[in-house]
Amino acid sequence: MRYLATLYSLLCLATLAFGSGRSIIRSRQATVSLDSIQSNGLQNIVTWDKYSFFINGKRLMLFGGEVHPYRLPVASLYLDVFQKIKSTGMNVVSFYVFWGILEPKRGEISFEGFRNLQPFFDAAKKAGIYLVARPGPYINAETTAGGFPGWGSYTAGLWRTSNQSYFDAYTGYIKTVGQKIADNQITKGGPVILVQSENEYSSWKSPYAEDKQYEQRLKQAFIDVGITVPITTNDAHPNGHYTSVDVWGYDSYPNNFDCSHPTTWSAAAVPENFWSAHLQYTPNIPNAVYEFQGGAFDGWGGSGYETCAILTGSDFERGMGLSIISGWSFSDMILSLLQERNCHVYDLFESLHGVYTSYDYGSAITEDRRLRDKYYELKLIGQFLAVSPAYLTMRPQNIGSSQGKFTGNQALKTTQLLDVVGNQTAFYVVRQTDASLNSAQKYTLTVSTSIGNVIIPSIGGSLTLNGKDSKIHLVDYLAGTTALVYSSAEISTWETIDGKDVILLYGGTGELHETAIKTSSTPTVVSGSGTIKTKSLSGGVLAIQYITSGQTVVQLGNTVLYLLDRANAYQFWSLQADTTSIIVKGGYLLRSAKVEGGTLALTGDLNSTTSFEIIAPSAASQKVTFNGVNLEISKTAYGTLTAKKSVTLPDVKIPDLTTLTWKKADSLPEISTNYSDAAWTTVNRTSSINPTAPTTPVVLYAGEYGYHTGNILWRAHFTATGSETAFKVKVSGGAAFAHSVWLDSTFLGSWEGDVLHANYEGTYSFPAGRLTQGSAHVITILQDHMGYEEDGQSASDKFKSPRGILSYSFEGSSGTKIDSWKVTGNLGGENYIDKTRGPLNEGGLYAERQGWHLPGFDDASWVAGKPTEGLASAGVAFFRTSFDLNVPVGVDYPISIAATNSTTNPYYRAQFYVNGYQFGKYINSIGPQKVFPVPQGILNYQGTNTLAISLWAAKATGARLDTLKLQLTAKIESAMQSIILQPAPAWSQRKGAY
Ligand code: IPT
Repeated sequence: MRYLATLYSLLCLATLAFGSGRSIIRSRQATVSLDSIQSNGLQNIVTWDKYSFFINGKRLMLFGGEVHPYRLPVASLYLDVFQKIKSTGMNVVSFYVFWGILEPKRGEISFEGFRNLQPFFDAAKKAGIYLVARPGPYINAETTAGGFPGWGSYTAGLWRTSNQSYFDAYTGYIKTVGQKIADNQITKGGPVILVQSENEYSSWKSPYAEDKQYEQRLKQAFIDVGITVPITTNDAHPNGHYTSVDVWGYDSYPNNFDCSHPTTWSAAAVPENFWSAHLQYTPNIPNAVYEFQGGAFDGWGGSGYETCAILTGSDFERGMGLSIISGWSFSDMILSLLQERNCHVYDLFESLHGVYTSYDYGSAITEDRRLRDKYYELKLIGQFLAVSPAYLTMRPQNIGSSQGKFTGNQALKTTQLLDVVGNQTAFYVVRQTDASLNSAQKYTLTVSTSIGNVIIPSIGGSLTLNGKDSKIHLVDYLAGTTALVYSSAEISTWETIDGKDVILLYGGTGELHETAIKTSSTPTVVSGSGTIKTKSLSGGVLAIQYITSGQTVVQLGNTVLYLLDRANAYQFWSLQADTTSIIVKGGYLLRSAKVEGGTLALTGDLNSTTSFEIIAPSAASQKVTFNGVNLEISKTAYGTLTAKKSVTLPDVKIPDLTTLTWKKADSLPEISTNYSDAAWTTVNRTSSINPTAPTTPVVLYAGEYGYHTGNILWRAHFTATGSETAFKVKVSGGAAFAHSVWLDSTFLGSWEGDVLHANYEGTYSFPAGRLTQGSAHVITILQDHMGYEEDGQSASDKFKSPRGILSYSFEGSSGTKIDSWKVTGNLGGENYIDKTRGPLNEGGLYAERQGWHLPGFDDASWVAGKPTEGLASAGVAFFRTSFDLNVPVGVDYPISIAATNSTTNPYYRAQFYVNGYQFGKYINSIGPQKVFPVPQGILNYQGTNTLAISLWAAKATGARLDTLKLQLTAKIESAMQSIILQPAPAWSQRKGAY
């Protein structure tokens, strides 16, 4: 049994909140003087001192990731994500709440459909994960308007300040959402332990500065609604803004967001000033890093999330992650080393960086919930922290003078961390002085230990730091009753099992390492091909030298050492089965362990036939089952269990989309001569509070009329003077947007979009002789709305940057007037129709207004036509088909829609709807996204699915999707809980649809 403060704390919470308790005796956590513990005076469950947080009086390291529920609209998948996070050793998840989708119409807040937060709270609680709520009101998050509602774009007052009009705007939201969060606080048995106020309230447009009244009011608003857990905030950098919250902290993105250069790191990516900033601003609270790069977003035209996964991959997790947890800055709380922010179409709506319709982020867990390699690396860090409570009371000793320290090698920096409260355990964090370098550095480490000064390795040779690696060397580290005087190899985890301390030590493949142990026993290699050298040091200490390669097991007395290279270390899972700690090697993912009457029941996911090694108390593992199936176990020579589990991954038939029956209809009847726009919104505003002052006689900002998303259509009716030669129009839609222009039924041209232009002025020539004097015409403009800008700089009101028409004129005829303008976006605007799928699901295309994207619409009268055949001229076509899936239960087979790039007629964009949910926007000429994951639960894996596609061809030659298919991205036998279909209301006649 292992005795550790972190786990103890978590389970102590379990007693209180989750109803299942256990008693653990903690062996080596120094006592804290209770009068140094601080609280906000509103509760005493979540408290803190200058070293760390406490939960129920127990110290704990909060280490976690970020998940955005609104990006994964399948409530029954939350548990899967939380369990995957939990298995890394992490214990906390932070999450944003997106105001804009909850209150799309001012005063009408809805938690319908996927917007319901309760399943998210419940799943976290079930998985034993704490939550940090981040309700904004501003969240950034690469989300349209940074999370602000669309109606904010026409609401007066400077937002993100103490302006009364802004205060009036957010008060209702904070009250309603704050109440939901308050109900799920740990004080009420829920998982929420912290609430973040605002987000990166850290820079202001001149002449404005930090608005303390806003800060104070917002904090008070949370308290007034019943938030009693500590309130936090995340300064964008450790610059001391909004320190009046309970536990201030900051963010860090050391590798930035240029995924197209994934191996380029800056020389000093994490500045060494973080710790000193902490001491300067908030020396008496834990040093908290609330966002630490778990990945990177990628914009339209970007290099794709696989490159972001390299930029922030295993090297980054080690080189930067270990540094931040232990060296350059040192932190007692870290969130976001993992950012599992699943995508949904709602990711469309960011434009500052123009993020496309995925928020995979190159994170440890992919958008479709697969585990990347970096997940396993993260697990090494998470598991290590979970068994190393000494970390919590450590202090860095030599910030600012780390170069050449302890190694004598100027190419290396080493920070010494000392446990200043406990048993003087020390960590020495070694990394490249110049983080951009990849060189291999040889060194020895000279450190002071309980047996005096030693030079590691003691037996001869030298240590190596390879490339962008970083290492934590340990001194005087206690694992159960085994005293490690030092170890150059790192610990991934340890447990005391049946009286034996099982310690997992790892290093890079082929690296030389040395571990020194207080022992009177002689070590023997009991398994594996590795060899060891030993040397007796003073004080009854034995140094053991070895090369980390494969897996070698060494036994000495009551200590068992697993000497592992990294690939082997990745395979180990540390699991808690009620009162028993166990370690299991093998499996794509292990989720849980339970002991009942001598049977150890493991659950997890496998992607191939797997050999397990199980290290568990023998009384608790007389029999072992995996996902309910009995395993045939054998005993190794040194007492652990092995078992093989074969996996059969059933074949499933994925429908070939090109051979299905597809129906096609025109989705641009607006350009036909007999079309009436009488039901459209009349454009009649003549003034606007918008910081971008309108230059046109009537305001042509779609937002003013309640249209904040998707495709927007404009109609301009005019009477010709006869001398007009062209229509010049400047349209704003956000980066990568497009627009197309028609005169009556005649296509005039398009701006096809690129990554640079958030707005574009085009000149569209009229066909000669068409505009005779006195003739009546209509210009139709189709544009897309890529989302509002974020509002990163406070008091800039940048999120109000309009989407719509900024200016227009008639070439050749300055006197031509538009008699009337009409506009439409999604049917109903802010009175959006589909309360289940939410306000951002549909835009203003005719097909969307009619609900053609919904299941159950009768397309029998439509002609046959496939998206791979497309349309022959500029315009918008809409396609529908349906297909059956029959995926057996017990597996996790993620499915994506995939397209391939077409170069013949490249200028088109398509939107994909699955069972009515919009799941992606494909911009063929810009990319890079071609694969669009659709989660199970939106897709019906045991039934019929409706797929609908809009195709907007921006050139007269038309367009078609070159290929279109459904593909499996993984085949995994899975113990994830069964998936409940999200409600997918069927089509019904839409009243007043035009
Ligand atoms: C920081 C934001 O707080 C967060 O919402 C998200 O936008 C993140 O960045 C990037 O993914 S802002 C920081 C990069 C300046």
